[in-house]
Amino acid sequence: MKPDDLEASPLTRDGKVLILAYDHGLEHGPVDFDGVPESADPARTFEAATHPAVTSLAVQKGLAEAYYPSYEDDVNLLAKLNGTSNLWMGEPDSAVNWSVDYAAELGADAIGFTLYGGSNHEIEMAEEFRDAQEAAREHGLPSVMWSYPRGQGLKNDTKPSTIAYAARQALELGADVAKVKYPGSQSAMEDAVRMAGRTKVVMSGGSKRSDREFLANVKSVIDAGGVGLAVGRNVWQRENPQRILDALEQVIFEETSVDEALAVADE
Ligand code: FBP
Repeated sequence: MKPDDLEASPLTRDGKVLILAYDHGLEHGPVDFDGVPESADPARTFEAATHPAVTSLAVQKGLAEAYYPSYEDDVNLLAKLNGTSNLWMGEPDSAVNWSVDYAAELGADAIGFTLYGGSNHEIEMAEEFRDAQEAAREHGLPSVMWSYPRGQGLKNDTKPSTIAYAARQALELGADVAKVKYPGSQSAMEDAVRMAGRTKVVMSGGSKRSDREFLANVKSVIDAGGVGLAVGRNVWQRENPQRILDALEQVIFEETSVDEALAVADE
């Protein structure tokens, strides 16, 4: 894939992106499934990913191997290549768990890769991203960077200047999409989008909050020039993932207000 081809890839719909993320069983552990025990069943989230608003489902290798063959006609696969458990107590780092070649063999439509800028492991992680990004280009797959500055030197990983830097790192290193935390305001998100240049910016969903608060954050990302969202807990930690996806479809793709989106979701 050439950098200009993102709009033609299955990762986008009308230039917008809604990545459903479900790698939390690895990153956070089973505790994330406590509130809605059915959410521990990967098939439930693969089903949710068949919603037309979802442009891809981000999972680790094991879930792709075990579940994706049953969904490959209805779901676009985003292969989250690296990831580490919450049992790891060292400086932020992430193991590369599958290769781009193997992800492509399993049918991946895009790759995802975490970079912890500012970690003592940033150098190796950036070099691993180089290999993945170049292999993804060869396969014609877009790269999404989970650009998450964190580590010993960073006290606040969501302050505006840090998120703008995270977005810029993604551009500089050749990611097609930068997934960043919400920096607290629309104007700070506008700065991040500006720093990302031709790399598209999506917001990382974050912990579960009320429908209205969550959708208002998403709306401010769209209004700031972001292209969408990569979200996990705010979808599958809800009793009814379909309803919030209906509302997200309105805010992201139809660019409606939060009230309009909620009204459509409740029809
Ligand atoms: P959420 O929408 O649930 O925040 O998911 C996005 C995501 O990036 C996941 O892919 C990942 O498992 C998780 O957040 C990591 O969050 P953190 O590293 O901040 O705990």
